[in-house]
Amino acid sequence: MRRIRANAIAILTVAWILGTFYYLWQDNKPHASPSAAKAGAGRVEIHREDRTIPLIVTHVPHVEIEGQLVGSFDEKAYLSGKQLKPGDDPYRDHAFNLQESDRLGSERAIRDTRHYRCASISFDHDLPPTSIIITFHNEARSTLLRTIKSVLMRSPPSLIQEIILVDDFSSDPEDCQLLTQIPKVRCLRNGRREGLIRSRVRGANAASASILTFLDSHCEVNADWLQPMIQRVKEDHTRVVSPIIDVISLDNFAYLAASADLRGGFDWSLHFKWEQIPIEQKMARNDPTQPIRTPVIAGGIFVMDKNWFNHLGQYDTHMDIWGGENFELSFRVWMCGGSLEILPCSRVGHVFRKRHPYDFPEGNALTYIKNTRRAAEVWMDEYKQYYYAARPSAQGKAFGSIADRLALRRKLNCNSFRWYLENVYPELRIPEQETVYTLLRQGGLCLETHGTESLALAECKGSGLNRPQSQKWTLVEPQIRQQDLCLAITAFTQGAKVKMEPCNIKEARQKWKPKGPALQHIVSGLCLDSQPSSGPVVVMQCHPQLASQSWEPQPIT
Ligand code: LR7
Ligand code: MN
Repeated sequence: MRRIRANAIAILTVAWILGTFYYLWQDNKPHASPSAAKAGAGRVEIHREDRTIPLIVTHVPHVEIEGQLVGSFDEKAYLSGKQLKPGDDPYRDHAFNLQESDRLGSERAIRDTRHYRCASISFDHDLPPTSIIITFHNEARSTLLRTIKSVLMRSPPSLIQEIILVDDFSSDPEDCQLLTQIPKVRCLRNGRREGLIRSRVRGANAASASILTFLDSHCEVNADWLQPMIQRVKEDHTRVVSPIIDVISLDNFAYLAASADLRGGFDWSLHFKWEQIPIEQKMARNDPTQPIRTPVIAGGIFVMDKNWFNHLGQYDTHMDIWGGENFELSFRVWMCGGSLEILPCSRVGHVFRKRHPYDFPEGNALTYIKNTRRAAEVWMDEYKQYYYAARPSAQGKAFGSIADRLALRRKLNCNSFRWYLENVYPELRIPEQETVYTLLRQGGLCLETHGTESLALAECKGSGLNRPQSQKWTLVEPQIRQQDLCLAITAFTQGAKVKMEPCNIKEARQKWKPKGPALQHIVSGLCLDSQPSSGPVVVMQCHPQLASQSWEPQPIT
């Protein structure tokens, strides 16, 4: 009888232990929850955890007594120096709910969103310290201060060499200046608006630590966010690492866990997006603490060795204000011998917004085009044609000289964009791959350009992909292209010459369509014609059966 009771107790105990483990495991599994919400203008998919009792509460292990942490800094005075006036729209100046941010205070506890296994990972005792670089333009005082205090509270003090604020010509210099009363905080103020790219370079040049950590000015770092990143960079200085970026609600400032199996991706218009890691990689991941390789980083929050940052050419400082620099840096890192990864055991919250709360002196769209065009022109080789096809408005827009960046690419002896696509981002679908380059053949001859002004039939040269550029065409209806140049008629009349000019999707003179074997100019209805042979190529009344109007587009393989 006693034996039976002892057995029953043993069985119950085992069941209880197993049950507890199952519960813990469930809680930390990423949920494919139907309530997955879109946040930040569709930029991130998050999985809401509805539990109210967090299993691991963010302790504040490194916090010292208040005075030591912030020194002589008078937080109340700083925050009350700028306050929302009754009746003001709390979203107006920052595109998030300022009232809610101000109400929160600078030191709130947040849920530890890591997988529970992260808490037991250990790090080297001699990790090198880092310089934190935060650039900002008219950031709200409460979000900026919370960013700084979260860093001081949740990082081992020995790892924080300094926090460099780069004030990108905000209206009030005191937003930055007053914060230098906090120990370790330095403030550099730009004498004019530079944009985040040049501001970060300024911050990096001023940094005294050997490792750089970049943060946006409205973040909250989570428990032990820094050690995993510094550890990875210490082990291999060519790694550029980012945390999982959690979501801070722009409405109520709730801190929400982001999904742990996303990586950075993009489409051909160079629009950043979060995407699921490929299924084979997902299946092979049996350890949720392992780094995730990512084709691109979101851009704002990453850790990089300072010598490696300098060696690779910092940033393209001809990019203005905002945008595109994350692609340029990501392509450069991968193609020139480094790697990019997201570390699931490092978590940083960020306030995702739906609009920019600041102005772009040259306009938002033009600036994005200029910056991404620079990235495409320098790094994407022949694949830049897909960027132009996906973003036709980029054609013909000014982007300045890229000579320095091309020289840098040569000096660093970087891989091709084709290598990047094959080895880093094979999942990026290449549009109409097989029919990309074509010859425009007539009999045994090929249509060839001589500069932009003249076109003629000439002997077909080279073979395969080694054909000369002057004979390689891409047919992206309605355009007939050679890189950024498009075939255009010079007048809407019979016998008008054709020439090459910068592509512009709105330009009627550049629009063509096939008509049997002929190529017809849409508006005039005239057809591309090689008569008189050896003379200039013109447009004539369509007679597709004529040999001089018969062009057989022939894919080059
Ligand atoms: O003129 C400016 N000067 C600045 O110093 C404009 C902006 N900034 C500062 C700004 O105050 C902020 O601290 O630059 C930082 C980034 O600007 P945001 O917060 O308006 O941009 P974002 O969060 O929408 O932008 C993401 O993409 C940018 C592309 O240029 C940058 O790489 C941002 O750092 C990047 N943010 C992140 O990666 C955080 C995660 C978001 C995502 C996805
Ligand atoms: Mn941001």
